[in-house]
Amino acid sequence: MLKFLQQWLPIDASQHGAQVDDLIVLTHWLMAILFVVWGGYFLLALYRFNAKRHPKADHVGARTHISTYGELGVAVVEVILLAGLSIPAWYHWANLPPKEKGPVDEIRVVAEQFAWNVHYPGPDGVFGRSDPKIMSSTNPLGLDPKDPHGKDDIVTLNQLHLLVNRPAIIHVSSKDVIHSFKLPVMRSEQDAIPGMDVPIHFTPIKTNDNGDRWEIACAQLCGLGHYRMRGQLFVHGPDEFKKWKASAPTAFSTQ
Ligand SMILES: [Cu+2]
Repeated sequence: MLKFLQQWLPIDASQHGAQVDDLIVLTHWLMAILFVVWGGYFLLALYRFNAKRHPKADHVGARTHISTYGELGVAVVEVILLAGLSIPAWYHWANLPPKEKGPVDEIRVVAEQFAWNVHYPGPDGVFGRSDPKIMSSTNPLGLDPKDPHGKDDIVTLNQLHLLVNRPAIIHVSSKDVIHSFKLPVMRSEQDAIPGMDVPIHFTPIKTNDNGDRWEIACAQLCGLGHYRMRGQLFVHGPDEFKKWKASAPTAFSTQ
């Protein structure tokens, strides 16, 4: 019964996704119950208290406390949803996975009208220096060609490749206006704000090496081309990931 609503959600390929789905599903059930009960009460009031039956207004009003108990019951359920589900999920979301505990993928996603630039630090694990002054169509991230850390960096457009079962930290930022980086199958979303670097994290637990299309969407109306600001998320198994890494373009390979 609880899972009934889940059929309309996109597939969940992340470790924390079940928590988000539980919250969505339970909130919808609560709203559905309230809709039926309040709607029923509205119809009852129309019938029971119409002007024909009560030509004179009663200034005393309700004499029972049923509505007070009803309101209290709704408040208790809402507190359970907030304290039992939302706050623990938020607590986990607000803490980045510690790197000492094992390998973590750290990636930058820089939004622009109307595309996603994805920046990997490469084998040395250090992002090359970037400078807005040298941004161009061939160097959309403004990577400094003189910085040795940047030489091995991987830069892709609208394609995010991740390894399954490894936590990913994504630093979300923007070059122009506010966008929103949304991965529906990862149950993750973060506004991309110019001048800010906001790290989010999640762990993919399913791959789409079978060819399924997983979307990166822009979830903020960001201009005329907003509708086509889409990318693709690839979660690979270890072999496929190695294959992709070997063939991935480095920042300056095309120059
Ligand atoms: Cu956008």
